[in-house]
Amino acid sequence: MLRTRSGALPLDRVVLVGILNATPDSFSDGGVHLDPARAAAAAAEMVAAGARMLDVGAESTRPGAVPVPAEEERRRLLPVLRAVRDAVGVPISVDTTKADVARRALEAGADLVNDVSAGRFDPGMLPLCAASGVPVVLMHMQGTPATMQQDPRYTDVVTEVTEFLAERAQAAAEAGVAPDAIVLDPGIGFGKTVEHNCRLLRRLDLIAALGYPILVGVSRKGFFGGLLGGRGAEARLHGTAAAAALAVAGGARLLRVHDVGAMRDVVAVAEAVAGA
Ligand code: HH2
Repeated sequence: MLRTRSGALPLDRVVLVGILNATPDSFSDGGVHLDPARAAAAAAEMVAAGARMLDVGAESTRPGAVPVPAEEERRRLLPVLRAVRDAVGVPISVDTTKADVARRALEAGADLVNDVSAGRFDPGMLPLCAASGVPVVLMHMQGTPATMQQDPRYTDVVTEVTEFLAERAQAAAEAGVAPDAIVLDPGIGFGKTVEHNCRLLRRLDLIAALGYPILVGVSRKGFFGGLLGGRGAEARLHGTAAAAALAVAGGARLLRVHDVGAMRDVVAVAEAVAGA
């Protein structure tokens, strides 16, 4: 169970987290949700389709993306976040690595922080989450978005990611974040080859064994392109479905997705089989 200001999120069933990027350049929905009214309508549709949480971000972290200054991130994010907050009642996470942006987002109605740097890029992030009493998603990434896909290397990707996440959970706890407010994420596609992503999905059980809820984001990601002959983001739905089902089988409790309606079916079947 994750406790948020917009209510509790029981994790006995997998939580579908709908993605809303208030960015001009996200790899799959860039430009679509920059407009607050359109973002609010998309948010309501995702909730109607089965999303029990939404993730709103304003800085693309796709491979090669350059960082966005905090002021620009706030300028894109806050109007969209306020409109989405007015449109839906489900918990909303803010996808940012900057404490100042997170603080403003929490004031504007966000309920959780989703930090793809796991609190490493801004020393103020974990203390902010602790002081605000909000849950935080801590994700693994090798390098930074600008360079992470140039030559990712691991001796043993599963062990290294698991040890990293254990260390970051400890750092969050030391900063004062409640243990039941910590969510871990292997960071599919963040400084990883196709093989690294597959290994992590295959052995998600080892990360889940750390005892924290696991969030997985595979939706439309580049490694499906790699596995499916260079397929573009718009043609990765079935690849996403396969990986989402296997993530559920491996113990993922939250799935960050663009295609909520389709993934609702995938999750319903995957959960039934995994629990049989
Ligand atoms: N993936 C993306 C962004 N944020 N957060 C978590 N916790 N886990 C993920 O796997 C994850 C994430 C990248 O996807 P997207 O938001 O669709 O694209 P972009 O970064 O280009 O905005």
